[in-house]
Amino acid sequence: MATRTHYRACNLCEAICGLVIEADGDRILSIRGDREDPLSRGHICPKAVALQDIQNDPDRLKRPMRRQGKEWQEISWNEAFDQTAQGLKGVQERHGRDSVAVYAGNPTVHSYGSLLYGPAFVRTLGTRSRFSATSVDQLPHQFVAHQMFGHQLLLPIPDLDRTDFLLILGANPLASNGSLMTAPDVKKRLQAIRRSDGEIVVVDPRRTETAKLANHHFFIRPGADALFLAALLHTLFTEGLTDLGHLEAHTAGLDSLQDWVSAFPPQRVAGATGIDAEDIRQLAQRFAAADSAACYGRLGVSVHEFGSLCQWLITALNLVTGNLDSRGGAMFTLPAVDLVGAGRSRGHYGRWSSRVRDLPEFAGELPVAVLAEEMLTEGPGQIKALVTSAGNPVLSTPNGRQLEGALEGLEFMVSVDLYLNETTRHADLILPPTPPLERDHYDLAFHALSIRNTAKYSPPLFEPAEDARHDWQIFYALQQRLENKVSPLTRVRRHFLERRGPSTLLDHALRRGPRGSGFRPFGKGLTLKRLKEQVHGVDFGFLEPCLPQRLATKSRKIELAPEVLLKDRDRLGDFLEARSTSPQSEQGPFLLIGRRQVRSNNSWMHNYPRLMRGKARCTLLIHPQDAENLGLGGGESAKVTSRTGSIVVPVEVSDEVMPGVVSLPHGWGHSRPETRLQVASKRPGASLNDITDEHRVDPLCGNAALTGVPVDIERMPQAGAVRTPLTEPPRQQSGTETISG
Ligand SMILES: Nc1nc2c(c(=O)[nH]1)N[C@H]1C(S)=C(S)[C@@H](COP(=O)(O)OP(=O)(O)OC[C@H]3O[C@@H](n4cnc5c(=O)[nH]c(N)nc54)[C@H](O)[C@@H]3O)O[C@H]1N2
Ligand SMILES: Nc1nc2c(c(=O)[nH]1)N[C@H]1C(S)=C(S)[C@@H](COP(=O)(O)OP(=O)(O)OC[C@H]3O[C@@H](n4cnc5c(=O)[nH]c(N)nc54)[C@H](O)[C@@H]3O)O[C@H]1N2
Ligand code: SF4
Ligand SMILES: [Mo]
Repeated sequence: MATRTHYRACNLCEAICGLVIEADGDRILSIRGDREDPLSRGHICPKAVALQDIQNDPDRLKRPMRRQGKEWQEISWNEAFDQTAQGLKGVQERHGRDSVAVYAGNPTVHSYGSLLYGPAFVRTLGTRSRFSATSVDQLPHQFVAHQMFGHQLLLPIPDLDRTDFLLILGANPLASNGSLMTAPDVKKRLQAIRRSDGEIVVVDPRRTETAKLANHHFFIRPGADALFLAALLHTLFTEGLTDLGHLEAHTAGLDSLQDWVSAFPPQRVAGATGIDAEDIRQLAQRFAAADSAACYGRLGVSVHEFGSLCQWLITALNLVTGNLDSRGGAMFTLPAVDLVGAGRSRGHYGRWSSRVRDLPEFAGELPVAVLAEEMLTEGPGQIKALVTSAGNPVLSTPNGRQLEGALEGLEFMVSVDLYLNETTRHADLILPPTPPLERDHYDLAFHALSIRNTAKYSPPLFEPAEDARHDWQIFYALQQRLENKVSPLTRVRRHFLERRGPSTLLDHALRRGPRGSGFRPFGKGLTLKRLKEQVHGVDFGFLEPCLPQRLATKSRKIELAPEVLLKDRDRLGDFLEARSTSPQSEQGPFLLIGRRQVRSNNSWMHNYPRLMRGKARCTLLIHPQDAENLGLGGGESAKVTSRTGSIVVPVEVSDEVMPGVVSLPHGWGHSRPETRLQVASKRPGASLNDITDEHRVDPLCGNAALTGVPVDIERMPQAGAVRTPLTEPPRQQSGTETISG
């Protein structure tokens, strides 16, 4: 067969790099970066090549499977759909609608078929027990956008290519390739800021790859960012450095914000943050003086006890210095499929709350930190069945050991997933969808979170394997089996739209979108057909100012001082008090933080040999002084213990982390039995989330506080015996007394 050249976007992370793939029949000859992609300009990372490893992995599931005890048996799709529908219906009949829970994991947002068809399936279930990876990730961003701008997806994105001053908190784009900031080739873009005499400042408890590229790096004690941000704002107000620019007349609550931050002058927070008062003042002055500036805070200030306050204060900092919605500042996208326009959910908050711990819903979801207790606590509304899709919550949500135990007690569980892994091994049925190269792709989510407005459509490279199903087909089939009645209107819509698959829906959305042709026969503008002709993607240019027009608040103003956030001041004050009166002791407790590595992708890409070469990566970074105090040497093993349990991991001594802080990557822990991950299970590592704590949350929105976990560290006897990290059960029963099972 002749060699083919195929263009697509990589869907593995948020950078959506353009790829050029040469293939011969069903064999891939090469995967390279597409230099003509207007966004990624040729950049790729080592994971791009793993697309073919996913395709060819002998462990990847291709047929539905049913579990009988410890054995798995392949069954037909029809049997699988019937049995799934039966299982879910049965549980709902016995225990009510909310007894079936749904968890959608991260790759959901990287698959437009899932995004377009998953919600209808979930609506058909009619359950309020809805969970996703959002609440171990970006929930505070959405919550704050909803509070301030009236829409959960009006998210400010740093105008990276035009900024003069970039202040980064709790993000390491050099390893993560950027998040809520689709910016492929971020390294070159950051270098360009420096070359044009711009300034980059990184605030992070670890001197990260990104920090090494910055002009300045400040170590901050984990969890103290809201204090630091409040002190920056304090300086701006007291020194008269605020100027809201074009948004002055469209902002409400400036005085309340000023009053709020008055409690946190730099000299008061210096001890708790670990950053000098004078440094804080100077940083505020330089930020205000820059021609343009953007403050950007990501996971490290989001999976955080004060995640909501952090995202609020970051946006406030951008706004009061005239940098919100302004060139070189933090701006809003206008993608070809607009997620913010008419008909999309703006989000809602606190309409109901979780049964056991009373944490609020946001946009119809409950925080995943309550998932296990909702399964374990008896009473009306108890969760008895679970559907997971594209998620591995046993490794990715806090206190994974507790969740694992809870899954064992379920009456029914089904997983839509490519693998038999740490989570899906608990399912009764696994429904595996097609892998990325067998389906088409359009990035609904990440075009909307990008530093440039672009659009790109990727056709499938390969025909789906025989008898394979796409994610959307799985959801569609299940939805139809679960439905009782279908309205005539739905029947018509289905006939013309839904049953044809996501590309028909995409064409409609593009036509209706801000750059679309509409439905006129000779309309100019975008259609799917025209987009397909542009194999490298279409460039619509830099982000553009769009406020106040796009504001969705009732007042039509930016709400700079939302009540729920103002009310959280006392909690921050108490934290400041506690930090100021009990400074870090030399023996701990240490504060545990996470770490991303280029060749990992959360929990699921450790089964590809070429990404696993080299030395073991699941290591605990510890400062040389702390290591010495504990008598720990590099390569030795340490036992790390939190409220929820212990893990044993090899140690790497490094002054990259600040004293009192230790760092461990998440997504490892592949030594669980009865998975089908031949490569990953040979070098399993330990799961960070065995020792994160489901009780540590940001109470405003319920996001898990995965960073800054207090832990004790103990040297393990050096018998050379502890080669592979092992995990131990909790030293005490976690949770409340109501927990059974
Ligand atoms: N290679 C790779 N890329 C990925 C992923 C992956 O697993 N691997 N995951 C993808 C996903 S799902 C996401 S959401 C993004 C995340 O992308 P990023 O937000 O860039 O994530 P991290 O690299 O975890 O960066 C978080 C940083 O916060 C720091 N930190 C921890 N605690 C604190 C604190 O209290 N204060 C401050 N100021 N900093 C703190 C950590 O040291 C770390 O450097 O990455 C995506 N890209
Ligand atoms: N301690 C700690 N915990 C964290 C984080 C951290 O920094 N520290 N990061 C958090 C973040 S940002 C995130 S986003 C979450 C991620 O949490 P999850 O989404 O729960 O976990 P993943 O590891 O991304 O698991 C993805 C699953 O999807 C499957 N999969 C891959 N592609 C597809 C597909 O196309 N279709 C289907 N149906 N399945 C697919 C994989 O086999 C895997 O089982 O983890 C969070 N957990
Ligand atoms: S940076 Fe992300 S999108 Fe780009 S090649 Fe790597 S995994 Fe794919
Ligand atoms: Mo994430």
